[in-house]
Amino acid sequence: MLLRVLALAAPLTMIAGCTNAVEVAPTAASSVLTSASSWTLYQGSPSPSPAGSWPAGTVAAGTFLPFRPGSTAITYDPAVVPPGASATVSIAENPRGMDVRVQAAGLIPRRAYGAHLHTAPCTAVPDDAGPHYQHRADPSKPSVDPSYANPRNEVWLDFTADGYGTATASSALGWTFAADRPARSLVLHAQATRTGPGVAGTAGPRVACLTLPAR
Ligand SMILES: [Cu+2]
Repeated sequence: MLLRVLALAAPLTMIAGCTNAVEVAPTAASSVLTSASSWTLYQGSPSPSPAGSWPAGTVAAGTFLPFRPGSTAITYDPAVVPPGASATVSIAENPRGMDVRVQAAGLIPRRAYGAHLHTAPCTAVPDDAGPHYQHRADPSKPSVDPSYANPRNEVWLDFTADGYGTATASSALGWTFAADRPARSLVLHAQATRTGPGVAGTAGPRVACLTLPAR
């Protein structure tokens, strides 16, 4: 499984539809390969971290299905995220900050999706996942100011599914989550994320949600 993850992770992935594209530098990719043992896949609920922080490679993995009580991976729009589609989120802290990665499958081939980490867990109501996680919190809400709503201050993981409906995206960030307010969900949106003043960070309707574990 680990080898397959690394094989998927190997291509440098540029976030689609975003002028402030985040690209994993070759050095980051090679450091992932050299620290391969720190990347661990969890299926279902990850183990709690005794250290009170994300373990290396902490993952939420889920299969998107229509909401039912106890759901951790929900599709809100089955035409955009078909039931049975899946996503995995990996968060690997490093001396510079963290690398966040998403892998997805079962999506609409060649379709663009917006994707971000949000502040609250998923529920039956898409907006319950809250706003985007921000390292520096925008005093204005909703945050559509590009100086706050950008892929260096938020975790943007936009992707375009390939011909098989699979995708990988990653973001290298120079910070980690605040101890008392970790990101709690991956939200997939119907459109690529916009970057202009007044619309920065918006990406259309929320079409699916994967709850991330609390620390
Ligand atoms: Cu979002």
